[in-house]
Amino acid sequence: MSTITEKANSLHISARTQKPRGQFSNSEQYTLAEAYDVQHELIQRRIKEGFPLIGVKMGFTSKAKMIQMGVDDMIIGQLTADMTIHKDEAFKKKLFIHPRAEPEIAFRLSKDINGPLTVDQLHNYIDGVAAAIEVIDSRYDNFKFSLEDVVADNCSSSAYAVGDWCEVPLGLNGLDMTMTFDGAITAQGNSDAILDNPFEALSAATRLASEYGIPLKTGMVVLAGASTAAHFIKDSSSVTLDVDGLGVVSFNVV
Ligand code: OOG
Ligand code: MG
Repeated sequence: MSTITEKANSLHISARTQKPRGQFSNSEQYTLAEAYDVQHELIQRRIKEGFPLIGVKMGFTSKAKMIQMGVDDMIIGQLTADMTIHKDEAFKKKLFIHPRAEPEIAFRLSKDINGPLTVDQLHNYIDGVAAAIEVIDSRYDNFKFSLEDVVADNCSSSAYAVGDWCEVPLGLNGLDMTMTFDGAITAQGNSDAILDNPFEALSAATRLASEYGIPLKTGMVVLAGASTAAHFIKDSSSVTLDVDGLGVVSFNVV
């Protein structure tokens, strides 16, 4: 049985040394609330390293992701500044363990959010929507985990790239999302796969953030969750996502 602090230390070291570890749930039971406590401690370590919290990400908002990972509940993770792949910056694969890319949609908050909001209320709290690629990288061996394990591991958060911000449209339904590796189509999804409506994922983020004490501040990014299964970046040298009406986001892999 390890403590919350021991779990956070171990996961942080795994991330920073690219050495995966076994799942905690193979040898002990712990609660979802304790898993979020581990996640908070992990984030504190990144903040102490000089990387502030700059957003959150939803996980398992599509059936495709739940099936791929064998998990059936939504989760929320936290994004810190070191995770941002800036425009024209390459993704340095050697700093990751077994990274996988996901086609996503990002929102930008225009106001602080202090409690759960409905989809109708949300439009007053966002000023941008964009195509986004999330790179997830589990700190567990073989990308295998329980719901508690993945929450403790900050929901596999490791990097993300966001395209140019677009004005917020009234709806985000029926948008094709095409992810290519080195120009070849790797994943073909649709925004409807994200809780039938990506705004629902943002609403769920406001609920989970308030439940687990995660701040949602002006300017923060919220990733709505992948519309398809995730794909290993392996030896690919470029990853691109094109979302109908929102444009293209891409990065090179070195
Ligand atoms: C957990 C993260 C899931 C998504 O978009 O559904 C996620 C994982 O699959 O390792 O980011
Ligand atoms: Mg994701």
